[in-house]
Amino acid sequence: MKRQVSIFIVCILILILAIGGLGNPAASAAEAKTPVAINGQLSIKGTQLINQNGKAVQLKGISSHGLQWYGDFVNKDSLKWLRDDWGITVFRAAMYTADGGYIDNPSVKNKVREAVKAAKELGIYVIIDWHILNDGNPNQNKEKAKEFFKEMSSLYGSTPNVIYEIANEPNGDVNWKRDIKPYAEEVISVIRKNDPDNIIIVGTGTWSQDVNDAADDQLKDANVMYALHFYAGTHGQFLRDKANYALSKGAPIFVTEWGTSDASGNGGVFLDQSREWLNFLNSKNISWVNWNLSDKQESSSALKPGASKTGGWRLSDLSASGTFVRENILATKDSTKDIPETPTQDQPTQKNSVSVEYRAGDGSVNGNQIRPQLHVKNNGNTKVNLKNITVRYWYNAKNKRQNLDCDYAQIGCGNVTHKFVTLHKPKQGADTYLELGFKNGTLSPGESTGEIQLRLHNDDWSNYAQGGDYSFFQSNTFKTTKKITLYNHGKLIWGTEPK
Ligand code: IDC
Repeated sequence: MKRQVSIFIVCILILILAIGGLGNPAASAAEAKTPVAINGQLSIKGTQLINQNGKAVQLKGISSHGLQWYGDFVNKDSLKWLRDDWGITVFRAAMYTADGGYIDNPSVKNKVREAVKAAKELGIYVIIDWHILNDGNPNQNKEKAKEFFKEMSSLYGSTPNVIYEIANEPNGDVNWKRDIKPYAEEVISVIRKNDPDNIIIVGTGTWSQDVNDAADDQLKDANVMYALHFYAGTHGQFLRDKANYALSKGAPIFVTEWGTSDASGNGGVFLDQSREWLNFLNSKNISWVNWNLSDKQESSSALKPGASKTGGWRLSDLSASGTFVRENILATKDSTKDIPETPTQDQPTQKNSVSVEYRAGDGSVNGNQIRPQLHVKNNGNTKVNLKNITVRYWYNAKNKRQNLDCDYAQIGCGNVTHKFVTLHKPKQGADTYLELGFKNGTLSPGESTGEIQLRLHNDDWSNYAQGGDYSFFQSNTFKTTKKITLYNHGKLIWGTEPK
């Protein structure tokens, strides 16, 4: 009997330990890294898409081809691969209405539901695209659209992953004021009954190029954005000018579709022109989605004919377009930034006008603490507002929960804020960065913060291996370094981020 009791007690103890293990902070920190875990509920501030913490966010990803034709490429495995190997944060499910799509075959919406389910499980955003095209006037199937979005919003009204795109590309004899805006008002009011806050994207005239018309006569809803579409071989500066005009009028833009090809979906690819476009979009923090994920023999397709439908693609399975798009999504993976403020509020801080000096607080490379000591210095000729400046120290935390102590700061440890950011895809010498910010204070020309002495340690006090860390080097005197990076309003102004 005694023996049975003690076995019972041992079992209970094992159970308690196992449950404790599930709640282990390091484990949950490792899981909490999906794009949606980081950004949560999206909304609009000014023209900028922002995340749950008020930071500007630029989503990047790829669109399906027509789900009625290439729906097989849309499944949890392919989306997981796109998230992990391409770094996508958003996927678009393009549900054609005409051409054998939803109007003829409503069951195609099951693919949309599969895509949303997968996106929820994977923690990425998903755009539900009512893909009008040959049916150029959205009013043609307005009642069907209302019925469809009523159902979608009742299913996903409290799912932050979901974005609704209610009319892919109005075209032909349609006009914003007369046709598109009234359609949008009706569909938005249907969605808002079930879903008060997810982003709704509205297509614009001339295959979603007339963002200027929408900007002149905007919808009232606070979380609406306007679709801008371009094909690099066909559309150039004139369309970027329209985008600039719309932004200047306060209209938020989302590029829910663009191609490296010409407007037919074929021809090219036009990579120089694509680069020019992406530079523009990145400079404005505009989210984008590339056309398209399929293996169709067509230059805008990301995959070569015959590629697997469930991810696992080698680089040799990608088309020229797919290769380019993947690289450009990966290149700017860490897409959360401090929101740019209106330019009149602050003096711009020029590149290289603020720099950082560093020394290692002790000589040990494999100890249980990292001890960066910093000076941030204004080398420019205008005053710098410290609250706009952030500092990133790049290193390897190996998925362990991190702690920071500020030992001393001439400007006051209480004035120094911090957070740890785990990179979704590790860079060379860094899977994490420590970001410092400042609550207030200014630096006059020539002035420095003075010393900021920091100590980092793992939650379990295990040792680091600093030798491989991007920002670390041994020095007991202060030296200028470009491997600790500085930002003004989230924009890089000093140093080089790891690759
Ligand atoms: C194209 C596809 C092509 C398909 C055609 C059907 O690439 O394989 O035969 O649709 O009409 C758009 C549309 C998008 C088009 C794409 C390229 O939103 O559906 O896909 N495009 O023509 N707008 C501008 C270009």
